[in-house]
Amino acid sequence: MQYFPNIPKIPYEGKPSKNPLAFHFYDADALVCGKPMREHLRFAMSYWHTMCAEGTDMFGVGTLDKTYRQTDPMQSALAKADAAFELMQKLGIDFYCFHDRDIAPEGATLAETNARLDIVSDKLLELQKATGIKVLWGTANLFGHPRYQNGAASSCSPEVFAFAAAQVKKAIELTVKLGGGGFVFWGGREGYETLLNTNYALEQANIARLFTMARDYARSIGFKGLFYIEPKPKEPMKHQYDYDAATAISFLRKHGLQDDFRMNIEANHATLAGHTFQHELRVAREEGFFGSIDANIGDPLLGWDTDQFPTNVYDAAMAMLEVLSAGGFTTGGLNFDAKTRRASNTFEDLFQAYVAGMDTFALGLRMAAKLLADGRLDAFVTERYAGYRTGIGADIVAGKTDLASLEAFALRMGDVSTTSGRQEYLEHLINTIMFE
Ligand code: XUL
Ligand code: CO
Repeated sequence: MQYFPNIPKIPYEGKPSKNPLAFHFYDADALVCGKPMREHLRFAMSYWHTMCAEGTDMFGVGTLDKTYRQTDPMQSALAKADAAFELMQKLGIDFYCFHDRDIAPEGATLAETNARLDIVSDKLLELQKATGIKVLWGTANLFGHPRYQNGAASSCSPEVFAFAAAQVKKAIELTVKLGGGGFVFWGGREGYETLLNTNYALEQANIARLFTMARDYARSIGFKGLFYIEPKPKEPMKHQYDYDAATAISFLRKHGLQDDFRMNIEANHATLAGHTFQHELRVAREEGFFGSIDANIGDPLLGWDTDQFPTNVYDAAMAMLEVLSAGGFTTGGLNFDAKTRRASNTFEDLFQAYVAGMDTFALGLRMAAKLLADGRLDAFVTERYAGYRTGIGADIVAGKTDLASLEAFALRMGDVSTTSGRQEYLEHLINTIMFE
């Protein structure tokens, strides 16, 4: 049985095509820098937005039914799994990402919930074997249920902490069972609404305790993948502890977690933190924490996480420049943590959104490869810092100077010469390369 009988397998038709449900730029097996596009991009489907989210917002109910013709929640979860694999196969998507609660509904007790997860994950494993589709990463939803109103690891209640730990244990087991390459922690409600009722130090230390227990347990059951922190500065909490990449990296180093954890950078979270997507990727890359990406885009006029499908080619090009400069993904990939707008209320819209997002990143990849091959951008930066390769600059870098020797140099030097940053030249340059 098909869930989307009117949607064919999405073909690659190239630039001249006028078919909206075809790839114009994403040619999965075409080589870019000697590697097939599908291996560069490692596209993943987000189970929650794609298979579960029905378009509810705080003013209205859902606009697209995602019960998959079933009334019983478990039957619906099993049908959803079939529908997910049909969708991924039709789009040519090789990976998916999931929260525990996306794949199976919570039961009356933890034991019942876990038994439900076993049933659905058996089915997912079968579907994976039949199709070759894999898990990019798994995670635990530690924010949806009312018990997590004060956070999970950062909750004021040790009982909630214990429940969260149990949920993480099971979600790691599911990720290992399904062969997932990563496990994500997004600090859903790990933050605060007001400092008036918050023990900041204990909450932070408890988050580190949960991460450490998760790492140790996962390694003990054979998990070989990476953990990812997904920074976000706010929403749902007024302040979230994993504010941005720099904050999360410093937290990981403080708690000795730097060997097992990397960043999962989400575009719309970056912009909420007052950074560009590229900035967050650059920080992660230069600090040795580049891992995975949640691909989406926000609306510059709105101050919340709109999770729109990415269609901005400049952003995608700059992001892919960072990915290529990092040497590409290893266990990570591009997860579309994105949802269609509430009024885009058909499954055709959903397919269209994925085609748009995948084509945008395919263009971004092609453009980033052109920028690197051209070399003028890199050459400009190298030249800009040339002073640090000889003379006093080389001495500074080599640690051979101190304030007194630099003062002596400055006194001898006379006037200081400066150079232009040539930003407008560079902005024009990248346009001439990308759109030639
Ligand atoms: C929320 C968000 C999450 C994480 C996984 O803003 O991005 O969906 O990606 O928990
Ligand atoms: Co995300």
